[in-house]
Amino acid sequence: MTTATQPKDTAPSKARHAEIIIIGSGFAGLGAAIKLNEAGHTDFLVLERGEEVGGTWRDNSYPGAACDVPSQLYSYSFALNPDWSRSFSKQPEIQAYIRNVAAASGVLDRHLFSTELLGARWDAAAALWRITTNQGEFTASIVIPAVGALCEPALPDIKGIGDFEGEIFHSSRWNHDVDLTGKRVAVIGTGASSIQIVPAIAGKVSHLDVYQRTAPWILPRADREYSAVERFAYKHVPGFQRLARAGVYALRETQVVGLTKLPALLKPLQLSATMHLRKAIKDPVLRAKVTPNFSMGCKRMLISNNYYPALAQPNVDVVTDPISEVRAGSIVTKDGTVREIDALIVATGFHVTDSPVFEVIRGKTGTTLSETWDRIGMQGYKGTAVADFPNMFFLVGPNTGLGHSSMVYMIESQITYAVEAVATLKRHGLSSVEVRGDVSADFNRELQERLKPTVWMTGGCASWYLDKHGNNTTLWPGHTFEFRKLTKKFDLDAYHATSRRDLATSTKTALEGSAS
Ligand code: N01
Repeated sequence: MTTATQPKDTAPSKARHAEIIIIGSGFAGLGAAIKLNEAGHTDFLVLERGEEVGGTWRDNSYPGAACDVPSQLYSYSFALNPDWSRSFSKQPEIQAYIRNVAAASGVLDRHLFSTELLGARWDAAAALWRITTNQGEFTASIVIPAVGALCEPALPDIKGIGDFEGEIFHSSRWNHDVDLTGKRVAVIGTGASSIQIVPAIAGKVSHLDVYQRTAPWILPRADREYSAVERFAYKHVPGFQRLARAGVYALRETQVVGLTKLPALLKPLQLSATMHLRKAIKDPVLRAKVTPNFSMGCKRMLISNNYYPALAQPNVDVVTDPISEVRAGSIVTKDGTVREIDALIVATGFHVTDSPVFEVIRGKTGTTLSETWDRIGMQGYKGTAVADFPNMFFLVGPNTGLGHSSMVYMIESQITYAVEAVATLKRHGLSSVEVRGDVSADFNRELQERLKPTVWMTGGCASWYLDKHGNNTTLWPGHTFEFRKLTKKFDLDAYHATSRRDLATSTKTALEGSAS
């Protein structure tokens, strides 16, 4: 019975239903929609909080934004792009690619844009996900969160930062209305985003302070424009682009042994990065400041040809004294130095292991994903299914990230698994599947064992790969083809399954019990 005090999200009459609801339309969500559609599972909706597809590639439009995975590999295997203009694509080209794929896919009619997830909870009695958004209520038999790992900006907890009176924005929320020309600018952070922003703005600002907490390892970027002949070949020579893609893929996989088993194998890469640094920066003081103090690979290996030259410009300072305070028009460091600024760019990364999205998804016991993961550590079965969260297939889930290759490859593997799961539910007349706790625990125990000798755990750094307990809950500790093999088929025996008939019987019994 509906009562006046019942929360809004339990009012089924108002909810719009789809068999499957995908949350997010970046590479993962869009890819899932396309593959579900192809497999004939056409009753789905994609809820996207932004105004268009693209996810992180829509949001990260900062100057200089580009991919550090080669273009040939950084695309869907089912939608190769022969028109890439260069070996490492820039953000506008990647975003245009995603837009084009979406437009040609025939799934945009089931996208609801500007629709932000506020809550999702599993209703066991109805075997449904009840989903609340800023645009109203939805229900779905299956939910596929595809919100991405790098979507929620992490803002630094620095005294006074809220009182800064100049322009301030996060790297992934770039304010294009602000003209930085001639301004005194500070960038906090020296990760993958910062090392692209700094060279892109150093030449136009009057002064740039780069606040570095940890110096990253930076390799040369083998980036170049494709010649007309190459582009012709990619477009017209059968198999040529697949071959190039396979070559890039294979080369990238050679890094896996060094990253996961024998970090000593990464020494040549570290040497190359050291030479790169020495060549670009002659000043011994600056060189010392930007020399990393951990083993290469421990944090994401960065690539850039113009970051070090930008740091060496006379109008750029690298500040390594910790920030003590931000004031209305300046930043103060622990040594008492006050540096005046007009604009502050916060390139401090993302909430990866503590995403706010985890706080609004509730499983069968009413517990949120974040509460569950606080207790047992962020984990999933094959990075996709979570015990207590039936009929939920998480894309870019726990331990699916990579330190060496294209996330699109991992995403496609997970999509295959999720589509197979949907097919299995239908084939067997199941109302729900939920991964068994023991299976998931075993899977994760083995995963954590495999992670122990990796450079991410032994390399002497702190990184966003690790959660607050020091566990690596983000990266896949092996070859990507291993993950592909694991996700090729949906393994029903790893799951508790409830048939539609069982659900009907238990509902009937419950109703009879409450009536008597
Ligand atoms: O974020 P990050 P990002 N005070 O977390 C510093 C992908 N990506 O946005 O190293 C001062 O890497 C922090 O310092 P430290 C890619 O997977 C890809 O740059 O923690 N500093 C670090 O320097 C990447 O890994 C591409 O000591 C603070 C920086 O901020 C991921 O996105 C491009 C601080 C954060 O670096 C994230 O990259 C861009 C504080 N309170 C991004 N808090 C390409 O494909 C944090 N920092 C090229």
